[in-house]
Amino acid sequence: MQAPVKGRVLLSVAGFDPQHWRKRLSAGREVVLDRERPVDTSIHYAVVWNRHPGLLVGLPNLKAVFSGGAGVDHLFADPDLPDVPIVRVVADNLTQYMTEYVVWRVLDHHRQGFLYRAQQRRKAWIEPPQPAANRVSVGIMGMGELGRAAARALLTLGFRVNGWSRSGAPVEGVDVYGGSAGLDAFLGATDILVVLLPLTPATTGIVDHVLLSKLRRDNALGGAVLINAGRGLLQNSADILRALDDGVLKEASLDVFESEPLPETSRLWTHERVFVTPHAAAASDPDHLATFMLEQMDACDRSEPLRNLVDRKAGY
Ligand code: NDP
Ligand code: OXD
Repeated sequence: MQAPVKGRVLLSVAGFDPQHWRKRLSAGREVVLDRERPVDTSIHYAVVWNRHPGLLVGLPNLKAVFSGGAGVDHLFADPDLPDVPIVRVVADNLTQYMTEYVVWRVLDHHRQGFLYRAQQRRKAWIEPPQPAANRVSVGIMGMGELGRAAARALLTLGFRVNGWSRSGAPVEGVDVYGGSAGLDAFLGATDILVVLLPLTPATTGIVDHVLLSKLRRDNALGGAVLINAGRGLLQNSADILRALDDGVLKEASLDVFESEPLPETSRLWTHERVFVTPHAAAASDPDHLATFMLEQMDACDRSEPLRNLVDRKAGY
């Protein structure tokens, strides 16, 4: 008996090489880069990253949408997003990349990279005092898959680690604060703020001057530091620049921006105490993801539960 024909996959991943994704996903299903007609019944699954709104309209047999990344704000930005389950990326290699990024940026600020680079330009041989890691508190906003992994690595290096999440759920070795009631205490106990939140209506614009001014400035590092690898729209760049200029912030490392690519006119590019990366902290890799996605599609066909499902009400 012939195996039943599997539903097709619509693949639409802006900013990625679609042929790479297509090759990997084609191991299990027929993959199309575009619908063939306004109403296309052959498509049962979609793999999507940063595409235009309305892309998923007219797919009456769509069973689930797979986000090409960990964040799903790009999907919720579509007012016509169909009411089907959404699966997001949770992958060991993506988590590892993000952990590396966070550890790299925390260590660079902690070990005074900005100061030494400036000294090198002047050929200045000056050894400033170096605080021990256990005198520095790193506060992570967003204690999800990525925040928890970064916390574990920072604890191993000897930093004190605070966390902030919606639920305030406990994480071993971390002082976790929950919800808006816990936010001020979390900020007041934090020297280096690491933002790993999802972008939702509740978190949009949260990193503003008011929030930054609540960080602990009188600390072993000689000022507060911001690291944002979550989403650009979590932050207000004008407020970050103001905070850098008025002493609320000592330094910042930013991987994400309100508008990407970061416009050439942005002062963030040239600010001497800002480190810019082009949304490169942790990229999805189809070599690591396609098998999981195909397994999930088969599970969905068998009416089995999907893993890494997004909570549509919470928006992440
Ligand atoms: P998770 O969904 O696993 O974790 C999200 C965390 O944020 C949870 O701890 C959650 O709280 C918390 N949170 C959500 N909303 C709020 C709120 N209103 N107040 C307080 N805490 C809140 O996400 P991941 O860790 O997998 O990813 C986080 C984000 O990182 C992604 O959404 C994406 O935007 C970004 N990212 C960026 C990349 C880059 O290259 N720059 C790469 C990959 C991801 P609770 O635990 O209570 O649910
Ligand atoms: C993601 C990202 O959300 O790369 O995975 O930003």
